[in-house]
Amino acid sequence: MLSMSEVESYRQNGYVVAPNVLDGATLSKIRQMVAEICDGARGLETHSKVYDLEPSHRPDAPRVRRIKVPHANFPFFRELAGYGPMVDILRQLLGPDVRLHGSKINMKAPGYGSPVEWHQDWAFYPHTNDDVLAVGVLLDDVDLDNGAMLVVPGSHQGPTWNHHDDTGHFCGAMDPAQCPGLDLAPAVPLLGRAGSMSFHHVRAVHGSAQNFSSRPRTLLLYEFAAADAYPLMGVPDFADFEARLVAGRSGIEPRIVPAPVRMPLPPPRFKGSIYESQTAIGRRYFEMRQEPAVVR
Ligand SMILES: O=C(O)CCC(=O)C(=O)O
Repeated sequence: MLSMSEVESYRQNGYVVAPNVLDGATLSKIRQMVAEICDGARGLETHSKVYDLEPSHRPDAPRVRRIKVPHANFPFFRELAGYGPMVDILRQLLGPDVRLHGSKINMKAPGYGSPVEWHQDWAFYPHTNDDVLAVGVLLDDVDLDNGAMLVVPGSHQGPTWNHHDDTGHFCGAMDPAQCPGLDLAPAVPLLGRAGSMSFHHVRAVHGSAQNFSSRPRTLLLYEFAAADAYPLMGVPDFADFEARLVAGRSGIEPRIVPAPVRMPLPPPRFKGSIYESQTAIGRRYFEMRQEPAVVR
């Protein structure tokens, strides 16, 4: 559980890191699952329903950038979304009724793991209220060099910035040069030992650099919402929506709290993942070095 001052800090700054939430056996099991899933990318020519691949991926030298929606593709990760100590913290931050919205595993392998440009998750999935957050389950130790997620404190109380490209399509990335008043200098890296969890508010401005270190940075991300926050883009499968409740009760009366919203429409020109959609941004903030694939 978080202390009262940690909860208060989350409300003020839009993020908090809780150390050592995962027990050792669960951490080992998740790592094993991730390794097994990544093995399945050998032989793949291109992205799939499960895998988003690094630009330097080759079928004989697989490089996975992201495992997509693990909770939907692997029952293990659906069950893990109900991990008791994590849900206890979610109830402190979101209230008694909590629903899983989405999930992903961002790999950031040593030496080439791709950056994620500055963005707000809210730009991707606005809801009827903003009691929505993402949990970063640290599967490796995260330090200043291996591509820590950076969050701008207090930015969750500011504007919803433009995440559209020059053609007017949603691209899931902000151009900080076009965000008057946004100061990235105070951005805080969310650091911790493997097994820790970060919690960042859905409107918090965040991003992360390429992993130039020799150490991996594997991050399992779960997105959660108060159960009375309904996605403004709709609920395509109500039975699935109901089944994603991880605490408390569900209902069909959304709580509506005004917050600045820009719809993620028209859809991105490059689809499949944030890495793909962000390629449409004219100017990259984070340096991206292309490393040739290594045959193993
Ligand atoms: O992996 C990261 O560092 C950033 C992840 C993120 O913000 C995202 O995938 O939406």
